[in-house]
Order: sequence, then C-alpha cells, then structure tokens
Amino acid sequence: MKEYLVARQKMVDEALEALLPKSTVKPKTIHKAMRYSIFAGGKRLRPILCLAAAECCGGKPGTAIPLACAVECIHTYSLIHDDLPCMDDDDLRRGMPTSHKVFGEAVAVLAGDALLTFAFELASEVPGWPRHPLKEVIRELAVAAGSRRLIAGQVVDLESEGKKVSVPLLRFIHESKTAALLSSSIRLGAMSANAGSVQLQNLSAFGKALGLAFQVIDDILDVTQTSETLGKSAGKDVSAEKATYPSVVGLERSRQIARKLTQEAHSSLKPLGRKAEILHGLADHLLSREY
Ligand code: GRG
Repeated sequence: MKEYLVARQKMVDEALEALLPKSTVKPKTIHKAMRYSIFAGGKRLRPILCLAAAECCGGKPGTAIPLACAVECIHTYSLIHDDLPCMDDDDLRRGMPTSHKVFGEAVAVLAGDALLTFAFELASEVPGWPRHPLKEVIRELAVAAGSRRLIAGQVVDLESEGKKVSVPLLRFIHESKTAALLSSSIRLGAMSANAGSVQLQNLSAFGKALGLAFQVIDDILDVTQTSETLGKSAGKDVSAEKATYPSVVGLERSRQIARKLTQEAHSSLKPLGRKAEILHGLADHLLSREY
C-alpha cells in the first residue's frame, strides 16, 4: 500500500505540475498562490481514490487523471477558503503558513476561486464516456462542490460552532463537507472507466461510508495528535467549539463508529471481488492513518 500511495502521489503531482498554469504566467501572483497551496504537501487521497476506482472498474489511471486533478483543485480551494480569517482563521496548513498569511486575504480568496474554476476547465477536457457523457461528469463535480454538499457542510459547520449538535446534524455536516467530494472522486474515477450502474452504486456506497469514516478519524486526530504531525493546528476543533464526533459522542465511541463505517465501506466492495483489492487497502490505510 505504501508503494502504491507513493507511486500514485507522484503521478498526481506530475500531472498537476504539467496542467496548472505556470507561475510565470501573468499575473504571476495568482498562479504562484495557486501553486503554493497545491504543492504545499497534501496527501492526494481524493485523486488517488479516483484513480483506484477507475482501475477497479477496468479503466486506466491515465484516462482518469484530469478528473483526479480536478477534485484535488476543488479540495485545495476549500482548504484555502476554510483557513481564511472570516472562516476558521488558521495559519498552518499542510505544514506551511496558510495562503492568506503568505499572499494576503484578497489573493488567497482569488487563488481559491481560481482553483475551483480551473477544476471545471480540467474536467471539460475529458471526452465523456458512453454510459457517462461529459454533462454527467461536470454535474457530478458541480453538485459535490455546491450549496447542497460541500458548501452546505461548511455553512452548517460554521452555524453550529458553540452549539449543542445532535448526531444526525453532525452526520449531515460530515457527509456534506467531507464525504460528498470524497465519494464523487470515487464516482468520477468509475465514470472514466465507463462503469455500469451496479458498479457505480457499490462504489458510491463505499465512498459515502469511507468519506464519513475519514471525517470521524479527522475529528479524532484533531484531539489526539500534535500540530507537527498533522501539518495543521491540532486542537482547533475544541478551541473553536466545533461539532465533532469526539465532542458529541466521546473519543471511544468515535473510534467504534470509525471502525464500523470502515467495515461498511469494505462490505460495499464485496460484489466487486478482487478488482477492489486496492480500494480495500486504501480503506484500511485511512482507518489507521496518523495524520
Ligand atoms: C470553504 C467551501 C468551503 C468549504 C470548506 C473542506 C472544508 C469545507 C473545510 C476544510 C477543513 C475540514 C475539516 C475539512 C474536512 C475535510 C478534511 C478532513 C480535509 C483535510 O483533508 P486531507 O487530510 O488534507 O486529505 P490534505 O492536506 O492531505 O489534502
């Protein structure tokens, strides 16, 4: 798994390097800011899941790579905006000073905007596939990034700070702000391999459970790891009185929930047989991750 992750990270990094506008393109500031956050050292989990889902459905990683890069651009945009003073107000991300600390708030907002827009430029360059025309591919990305998923999660997350939150509302926040894009990354990979409806259904169920497990684990790591290990400010959820699994159900119950969700993710892959081996491995890797 370690070798697979390193090889795929390299593939994604090389593609992003080739696809993103160079930092010499005018105006240099915005392209430098976009590249700064993209290459600040993310784990590339969403693009790797996209490539692995494509392979699981018999496709080639090379075909899925523009979509893998598109989801990483949307993810990075969300991190830049989330770190802004008007949102989570953070100064550390991916082990580096946040975008607004380096480039100022205006450029950080614009770098996020530009990465979000660029994701759709990348996605528009794939041909579409017989079962999944380009229109469906673009819609998948747009819905995941929009006001009923990623942005919905962020809005309810901000509105819930300092309040007592029910488990269903907490689940809504996590499914929207984290699981939606993660699950779409997997679905887009499958679409690039012209996956049939049953394959897509199984992978969607996998993505939903894995995405929620990922955020529950992220909540746990926030209270159990150091900022140095995480590359972002640890303990931030507690100080900002965020709605998290450990704050709502406790640390031990959160661990149980993460394990149960990971088990659900594995079960969703059963009908896909041995072709899903890498996805099984990725699910276990995410459960045991330390950052
Ligand atoms: C600002 C529109 C908007 C949305 C923000 C994604 C998000 C919503 C906020 C970022 C903070 C946060 C808790 C996000 C949840 C998803 C998450 C755990 C992100 C970190 O993902 P990793 O660990 O990060 O994959 P790297 O840096 O490795 O890519």
